[in-house]
Amino acid sequence: MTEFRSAIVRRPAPSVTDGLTTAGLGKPVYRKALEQHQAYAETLESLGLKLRILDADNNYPDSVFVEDVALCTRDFAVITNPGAPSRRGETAGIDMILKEYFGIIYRISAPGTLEAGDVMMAGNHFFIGISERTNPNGAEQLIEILGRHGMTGSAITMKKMLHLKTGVSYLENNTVLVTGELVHCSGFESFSRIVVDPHESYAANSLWINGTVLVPEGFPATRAKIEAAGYKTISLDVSEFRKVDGGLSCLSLRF
Ligand code: CIR
Repeated sequence: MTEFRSAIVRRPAPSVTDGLTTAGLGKPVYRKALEQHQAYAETLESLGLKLRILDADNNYPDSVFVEDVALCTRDFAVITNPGAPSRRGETAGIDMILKEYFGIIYRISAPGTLEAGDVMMAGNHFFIGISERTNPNGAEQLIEILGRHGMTGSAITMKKMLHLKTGVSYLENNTVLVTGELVHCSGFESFSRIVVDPHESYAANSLWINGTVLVPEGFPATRAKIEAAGYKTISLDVSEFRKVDGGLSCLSLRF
């Protein structure tokens, strides 16, 4: 089973209020976003992760969603090429940070695009969502890199969701938490599935950390289902990040 030892987060910048969004929930309140981020960081630490906190970058409203700019695996890291033009510059400087943790670092390059919110690690296999942010060429580049290290990847074409992990989370133990268009996805047939009700679909982005599942606050039916499957849970309020289409996984890199 996976064991995470470290995590990297980036503090939200005041410009988070201008983050890309489709949510229609209004603008984040910066002070609340900072508080929620602090609670998130403390929770990761309480679960045993050694935390690296990067300074806020006001030039990039979405830079708090650090998950998207890199994929961290057991053996190497991959710096992505975000599909959202306003997010491309977020990768600058990430290689210097990742070099402190990884001996091997790859890059996804144009014409390929990839955001790691579209990548779900399940052991040695990586599911890659083809979305508005990640294109087939980006997925092919990642699959080729994985193959060099004895790992595999497969692409899943998405129609409605922002990122693959908007709609599915791997909870280890051969189990996925899944909603919407991904419930009947053939790629997940061999997994036990915990299906998230459509009215709680936001909670499909929950986060397994070393046996505990972080669940967004306000989705009791999903939390109960996860607990019924035998997991400990912690609920965290991430309302301000939801307003800019982000969730629990988007806020960190874990490895
Ligand atoms: C974006 O649209 O790129 C951000 N507002 C939200 C990114 C969420 N990240 C993720 O799902 N991994």
